[in-house]
Amino acid sequence: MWKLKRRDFLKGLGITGTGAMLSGNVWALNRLEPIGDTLATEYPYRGWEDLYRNEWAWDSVGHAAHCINCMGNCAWNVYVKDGIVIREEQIAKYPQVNPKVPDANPRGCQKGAIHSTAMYEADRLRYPLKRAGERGEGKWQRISWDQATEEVADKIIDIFEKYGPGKLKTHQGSGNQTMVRQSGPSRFASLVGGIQLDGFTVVGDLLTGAHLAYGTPLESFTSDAWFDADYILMGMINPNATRIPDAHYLWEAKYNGARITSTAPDYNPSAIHTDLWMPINQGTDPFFAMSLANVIIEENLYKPAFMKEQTDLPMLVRVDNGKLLREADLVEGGDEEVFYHWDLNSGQAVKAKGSMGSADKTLQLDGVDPAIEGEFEVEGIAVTTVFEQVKREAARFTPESTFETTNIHPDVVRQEARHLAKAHKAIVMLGYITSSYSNCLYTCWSYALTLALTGHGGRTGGLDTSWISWNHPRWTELATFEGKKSARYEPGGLGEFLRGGMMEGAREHFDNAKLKERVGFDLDDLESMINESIDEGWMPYHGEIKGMISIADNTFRRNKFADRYRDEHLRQASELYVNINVRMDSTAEWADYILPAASHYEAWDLRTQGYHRFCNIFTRSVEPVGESKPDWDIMALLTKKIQERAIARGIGPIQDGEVTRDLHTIHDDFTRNGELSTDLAVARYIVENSPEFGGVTLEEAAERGFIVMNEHAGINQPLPKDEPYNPFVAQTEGKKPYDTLTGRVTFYCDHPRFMKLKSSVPTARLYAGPEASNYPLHFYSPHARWGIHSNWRSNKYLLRLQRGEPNIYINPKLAKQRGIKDGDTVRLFNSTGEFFAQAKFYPSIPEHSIMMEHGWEPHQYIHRKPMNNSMATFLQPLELTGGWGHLGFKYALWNANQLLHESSFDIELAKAEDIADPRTV
Ligand SMILES: Nc1nc2c(c(=O)[nH]1)N[C@H]1C(S)=C(S)[C@@H](COP(=O)(O)OP(=O)(O)OC[C@H]3O[C@@H](n4cnc5c(=O)[nH]c(N)nc54)[C@H](O)[C@@H]3O)O[C@H]1N2
Ligand SMILES: Nc1nc2c(c(=O)[nH]1)N[C@H]1C(S)=C(S)[C@@H](COP(=O)(O)OP(=O)(O)OC[C@H]3O[C@@H](n4cnc5c(=O)[nH]c(N)nc54)[C@H](O)[C@@H]3O)O[C@H]1N2
Ligand code: SF4
Ligand SMILES: [Mo]
Repeated sequence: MWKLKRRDFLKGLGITGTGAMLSGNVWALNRLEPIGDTLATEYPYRGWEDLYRNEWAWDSVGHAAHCINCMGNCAWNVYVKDGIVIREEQIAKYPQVNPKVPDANPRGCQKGAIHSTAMYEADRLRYPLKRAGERGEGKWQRISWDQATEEVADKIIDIFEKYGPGKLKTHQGSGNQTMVRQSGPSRFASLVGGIQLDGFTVVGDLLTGAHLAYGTPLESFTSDAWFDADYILMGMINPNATRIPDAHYLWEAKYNGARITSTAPDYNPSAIHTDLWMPINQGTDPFFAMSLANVIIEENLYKPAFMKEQTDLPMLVRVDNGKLLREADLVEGGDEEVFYHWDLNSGQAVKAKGSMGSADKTLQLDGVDPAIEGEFEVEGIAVTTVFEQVKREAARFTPESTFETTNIHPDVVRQEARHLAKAHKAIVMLGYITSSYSNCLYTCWSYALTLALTGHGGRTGGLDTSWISWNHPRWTELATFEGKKSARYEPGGLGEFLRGGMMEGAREHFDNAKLKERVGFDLDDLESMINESIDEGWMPYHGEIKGMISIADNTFRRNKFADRYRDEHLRQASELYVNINVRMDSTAEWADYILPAASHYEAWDLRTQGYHRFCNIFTRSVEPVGESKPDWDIMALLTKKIQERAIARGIGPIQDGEVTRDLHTIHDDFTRNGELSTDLAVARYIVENSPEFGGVTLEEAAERGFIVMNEHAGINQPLPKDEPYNPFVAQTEGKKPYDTLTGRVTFYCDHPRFMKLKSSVPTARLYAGPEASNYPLHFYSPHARWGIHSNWRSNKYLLRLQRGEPNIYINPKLAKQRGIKDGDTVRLFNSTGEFFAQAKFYPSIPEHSIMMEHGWEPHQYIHRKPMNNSMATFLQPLELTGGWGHLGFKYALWNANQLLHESSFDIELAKAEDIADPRTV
């Protein structure tokens, strides 16, 4: 066998001999003894070489995903040496579901790949801490778990004693996205009746218009189901940055000739790869969607068969009062939830099957041919169809009339409407940025209309709502205490708005009259509609609090009017504020007690949330750092102390409405009498008892790192074994009614508030923006490419990939007008506050807009003044309606979002004296 000798090797590189290159001590190599035969026995030991080898040696390998709100959910191998995680690597062994569809490997992102470094950074919490100075002063005393839990338990009991249950906010935020971690705090909240806000609306992530149309916003596509679509419109989403491990399916769809387009104000990292980027004006999306509907109707591109069977478009509406024709209108004591079609075959009105009041739970038309157009008379009542109303509304939105608003040329609108109509499978993707605009409902609803008109549903496409809720009965059971006791749930946007004093902030920022012109109501209207929603019992609100435990929730960073919100909460929670966290984030900083939690690689857990069929397993790859503990174990420990102290103090069962809150048994209840005391026991219980996991043991699952879920994972319909998941196939093929009032995809809502706000059919409204205030620049703050919200935002590897400090994106032309250069520090301001950031030039952003990625921690800003401090917000009152079929408070389905992008700013170069000492607060 030919072997390269050391000398030959060096010669090959041209550095043998005594030439200039080897002069002096440049080459340590020239002091090495040359080795003739590296495989021979006389090979001298050279210890330093082992350093490199040892980099690739480890003691054990565990598995994990990241329990963070990234929606990625990727299986990783975690390599451990000497009790420390040294690196991670994608498992990349997911089986291919179907030979015709690309597999899911490898999944991951650059954030996940650095977690092994971030978990040991200086902000990591290692011990229970008790505040030693004022709140927020940064002075801490390290205490034992025993002392911490005992003091906290006593304070919780005090609050119960003084004020009764219901004054403790026990909100768990988006940091806990996994089954074991999430169910601990949820179970605790259920047992104590704590206030828990809707996890979607609290951050502005609920696609309410999708619920209105389809009866759920949580039935969507697995990402592999994008692959066979031939038309994909990325409506308001940036998957290359915010769905990193799934985005490949979009681009792979191009192999099938898919047309992929994007609407976004800026040429974002996803738009750059599309066939067509449509630079839409911020907050105008429903105008674009309505003009698509206009063209589809004008050019007769619609598909009556789909409309008749799957939608409410043929339902009859009274001409006199605009209400749906109900059985109660025709028959004494008739049902309010039974509706009518005009049957063209028999020439008369017939009851439509499938509605909430109908005994026939099917969409099957059974010989009825419903008219979609026309005027008819039913027992003396003049009626028409929903489609007639929709047509009338859509007629207002010609492509010519929306051009100025949207910035999308009429020819482009016509062209895209035709593409959409002729596509075999068309998907409109709406990311969560949609739901954080006040016109979310209109955007989703009008896009749903374009899809329904063109017959896209089930296997032929539909609305991608960015989430599939899988069926996990064991998880639900643990989180809700077997359904026996309940937390006090609240609409997320509403709870934060009222308890955070945000109305005052809104009044400081918005011009009431201008706001009404833009969005259709002003702040006075909103205030009275909020009151009506609470008084009518449409939406629950539990009022001021006395104590607060926040878990995995960077609430003081995340909320709008951030400092005002924080001060209000700290004032109300004067008796107790506990934070359970993995690191000292901007919310933990203000706590009375901090309880340190185990991180992704340090606890047992399971995660399925995301866009695929895999349940990833978190094994406890290493012991938790310091004295930190898994979230489940922390809650178990806390209940143990509450039980002990309640018994010792003689605080007996407390009646809470229908429920008894028995603090004497709270720990036994929490742990099922000791069965479920640890994260490991809970993980095992869920894995081994969940039908969707098909009976694998925890050991088998942990060995592999993931479980492939079976058909039981689907809620609306089975998850097919060898096919991607398309939503609503049970409806399009199985003729199962939708979970809506009429049982059909809904385009008519005769709720009084919808009628009052002229929104009974899909239509368009603007967002607030500069025109509703005195500040000229549009502003949006999408999700960060190099972080997941505030997580990993200070990691050195990720900071090196960006500017390393908070920065805004500005069009160079606007910058020039304002005398700003790339890299300058600028001041953004409005009537509610100011913040400073570095300017980064971004030529594709409109001249009238500023963008800034969200998620920087306040302490990373100059003077600790974060962007969210001066972000003005309000609520969408339509999202607060109830008492109408499928509209009414429903967790993760229907309630009001926190709005994130309604604010506006002005910008100037920062004055040197203002930023001379950036650390002053
Ligand atoms: N890397 C990373 N990934 C994440 C997250 C993260 O923090 N970091 N967070 C996760 C979570 S919780 C969420 S909610 C999602 C959010 O992810 P997305 O739903 O993708 O939302 P954003 O990133 O907020 O905004 C997406 C894009 O919308 C465009 N846009 C802004 N305003 C408008 C408008 O008015 N109309 C139109 N048509 N487009 C507009 C902008 O180009 C922006 O880049 O991301 C998830 N994935
Ligand atoms: N301006 C603006 N504001 C926004 C948005 C926007 O686009 N613009 N987006 C909104 C959206 S969609 C979202 S989802 C929110 C997200 O915003 P946040 O609620 O701030 O989300 P995170 O930064 O993920 O905060 C979760 C916290 O949980 C902690 N944590 C992580 N893992 C664990 C664990 O295992 N156990 C425990 N106990 N704690 C843990 C972390 O330290 C982290 O600080 O922000 C919202 N706010
Ligand atoms: S952070 Fe999320 S998307 Fe990134 S690798 Fe981890 S689980 Fe996947
Ligand atoms: Mo989110």
